[in-house]
Amino acid sequence: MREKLVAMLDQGRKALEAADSADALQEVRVRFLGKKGELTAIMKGMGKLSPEDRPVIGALANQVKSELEDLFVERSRHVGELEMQKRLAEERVDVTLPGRRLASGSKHPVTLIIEEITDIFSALGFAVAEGPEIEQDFYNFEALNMPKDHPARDMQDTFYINDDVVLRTHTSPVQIRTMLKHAPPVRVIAPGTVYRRDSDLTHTPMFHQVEGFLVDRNITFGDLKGILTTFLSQVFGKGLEVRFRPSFFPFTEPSAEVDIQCVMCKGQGCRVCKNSGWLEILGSGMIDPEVFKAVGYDSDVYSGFAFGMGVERIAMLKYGVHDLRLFFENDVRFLRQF
Ligand code: 2NM
Repeated sequence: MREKLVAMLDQGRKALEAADSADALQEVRVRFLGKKGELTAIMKGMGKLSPEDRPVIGALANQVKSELEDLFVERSRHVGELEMQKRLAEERVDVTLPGRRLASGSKHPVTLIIEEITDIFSALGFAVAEGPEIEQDFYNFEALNMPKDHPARDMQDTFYINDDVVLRTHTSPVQIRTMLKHAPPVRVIAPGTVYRRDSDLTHTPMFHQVEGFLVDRNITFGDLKGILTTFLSQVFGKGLEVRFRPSFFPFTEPSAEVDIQCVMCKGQGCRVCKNSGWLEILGSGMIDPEVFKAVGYDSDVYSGFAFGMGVERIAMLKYGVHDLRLFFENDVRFLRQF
C-alpha cells in the first residue's frame, strides 16, 4: 500500500505537469482526488490494515493528498496564465492600422437646389413656409382665382382624392395659408413636392417647386424684377442676360415669364434652348386683387408679387443633366456625383 501511494504521487505529479489546459487539469484532479478517484479508493481499503499500519499509511495518504492538491493549485495558476497569454496573442489588435472608411451618402441634387434657392431668398429676407401635400380645393384653386368652372383649371392635370380634396398641383396653397395667418408685410418662399397627372420624357407625376411672394405697401413690378434678377444671377452666375416676357396666370396680373440666356450655348442657339438662345426659368407676376380678396388683404393699401419655379428644371440646367428620369431612379452612380 505504501508503494501504491508513492507511485500514485509520482503519477499524479507527472499528469499535472502534462496538463496544459484547464479542462485537462480538471480531468487529472477528478482521476486522482475525486470522490471516485484513485486516492479515495485506497483510503476506503484502509479498514483492512492492521491497527499498527493504519495510522502510518493514513498519514502517508493524507500527505499524498495534500501534496497533490498543492500541486494542482500551483499548476492551475500556471495554466491560467498560459491560457491568458494565448488569448492575448490571438486577440491582439493592431491599433496602428488605418481605419476602414465608412461609405458616406450624398444629398440628392433636388435637395441641393432647394437648399441653394432657400439660402439665397433667406439672405433677401424671405422666411420658409411649408404646408400639406394633400390639399383642399379652396387653397389649391378657389383662393387663387380659379373657381370650379374656371378654364384655368384645365391647365392643371389634377389628382383628385375626392370632390374637395386634391394632391396639390403647386405650392401656392402654402402662400394662401400664410396670407390667411399673417398680415403684411410678409415675404415667404414655399419649397415642396407637387403632383400633376402628366408623365412623359419631360414630365413626372411628382416633382418639386419653389414658389415665393412678397406683400407690403408700394410694391411694384420693379421690385419683382429686382428680386428675381438678383436671385437668378446668384444661381446661374453674374453677367447673364435675363428677360421678362408677358404671360398669363389666373393669380397674377400682370404676369411675366422670366427667361435666362441659355446656359449651354450662352445665347448662341443649341438643342437645349431649341435654337432660341433663351431658357424659360420662372413664372411671376403682381398678385391679383382677387387673391387679396380671398385672404382678406386690402388691395387699396397693399400690393405684392409672386413667382414660381420648377426645381428639377433648374437642377438639369445647372448640373447639365439631360434626362429628367435620372432624378427619380435613384441610381447611386448618378447620385454619388453630387
Ligand atoms: C407662379 C407664377 C406666378 C404664385 C402666386 C402665388 C400667390 F399665392 F401668392 F398668389 N403664389 N405663387 C405664382 C405666380 C406662381 O408659378 C409659375
